[in-house]
Amino acid sequence: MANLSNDLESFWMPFTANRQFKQTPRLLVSADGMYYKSHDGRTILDGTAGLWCCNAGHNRPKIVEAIQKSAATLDFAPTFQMGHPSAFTLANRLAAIAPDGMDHVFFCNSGSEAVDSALKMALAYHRARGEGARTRFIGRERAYHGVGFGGISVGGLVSNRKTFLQLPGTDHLRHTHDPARNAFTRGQPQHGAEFAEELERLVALHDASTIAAVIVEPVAGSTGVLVPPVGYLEKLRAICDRTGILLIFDEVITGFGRTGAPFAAQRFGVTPDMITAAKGVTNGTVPMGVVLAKSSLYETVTEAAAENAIEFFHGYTYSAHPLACAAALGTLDTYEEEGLFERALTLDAHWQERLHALRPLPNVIDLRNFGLIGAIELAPRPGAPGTRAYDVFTGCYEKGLLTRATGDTIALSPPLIVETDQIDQLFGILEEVLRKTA
Ligand code: PXG
Ligand code: PLP
Repeated sequence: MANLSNDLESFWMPFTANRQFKQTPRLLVSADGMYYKSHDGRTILDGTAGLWCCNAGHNRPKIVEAIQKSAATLDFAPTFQMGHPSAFTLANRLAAIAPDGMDHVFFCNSGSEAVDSALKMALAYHRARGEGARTRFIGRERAYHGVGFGGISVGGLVSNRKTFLQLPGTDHLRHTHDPARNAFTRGQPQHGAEFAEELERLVALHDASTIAAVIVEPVAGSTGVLVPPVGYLEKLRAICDRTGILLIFDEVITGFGRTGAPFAAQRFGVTPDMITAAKGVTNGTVPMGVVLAKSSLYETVTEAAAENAIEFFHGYTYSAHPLACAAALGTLDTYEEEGLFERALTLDAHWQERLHALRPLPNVIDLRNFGLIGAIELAPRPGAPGTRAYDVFTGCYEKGLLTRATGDTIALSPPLIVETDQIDQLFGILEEVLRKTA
């Protein structure tokens, strides 16, 4: 262990095995391009874009400069009954890359806040239309929608559901993972569009007049990379159209180029009523979340209120914080100048080839990919679920590669600036570690 002058005890770490970590800490001290430097001086290839957020890689000059300049010009400005120019510029820039018709933007500080904001918008919209009885939300098993009470209620993680109180009136679709039919699929699985018909069943059970919105991740990320079957998202859209239920895509992970388009909605050709995003909007540099909403939704809520009244009773002190807006503008410039929204498409064939070449390795029971996302699912050790993937994660870190373990799946999502030789380096390390991990 290298010298750590700091005591590690006080930091109650998020989503971390605190006691285990503090025995064998892993600290990152700097980052540039595709690489981190660790506290013990090693160079670590970033296979996860931080936590799925640094899509343009690290320490990008335009973003650094924008943040520095903004901090020295306007440290803070309220956006409740006030404004500042870059908030409006950024909203326009985001509307310009969003799917057609989604040209209103609400700002918050994280994906969790974006999800709670979108759920509240759905309630406000239906109430404004005189359908205030539509209060129910439909989520999906194995969904992750952040950690607010709204997000954990529509989310589908057992650990959240057993420990924490849930919002009343939520229900869930089944997840789309079907390894018996779809294992080792390249890209979108062929089987499973019919899982969307579960929404019909829930509409029949609860009646559409009680349901405000359905929220899904177009590609589920955190719970092990679940790619939507061909036709599935289209079916959800059709049922929502018929029943007046709003469709929300949670694109906190899939937004900003991860799937080869600005948003997965565009890649899949399905337009929801709202998109939640975060992470990549500022390349991970300054916290920011956003909700993109269809104009019709904004207009309905806005026009229902009395003249001069606040129309949507919601906002955060740091909504559209100047530093975050500056970071986001520098980020969008970088994505656009370097063609990063399309880059996943160029790399797709090589990425897919290298990932699926892992198939013969020990304990590999499924491989999944879409855009610049990959997942390696390992057979769990009997009686010790999650430990095999965790050992692969630590083994890779020792060899100079950052991955992410979720259950017994290793998830991969490198910055979109990754070069093919770095993809080879990434899979070279993984192959070596997978061979050695019993
Ligand atoms: N929705 C989705 C789809 C997410 O992936 C959130 C909401 C919440 O965002 P915030 O910014 O509140 O964390 C997320 C976040 C992982 C991992 O390793 C994934 C997330 C966060 C941390 C780790 O898979 N996703
Ligand atoms: N708690 C208290 C006591 C507050 O005054 C505020 C905001 O003014 C909040 C919570 C919410 O904080 P934020 O707007 O940063 O979400």
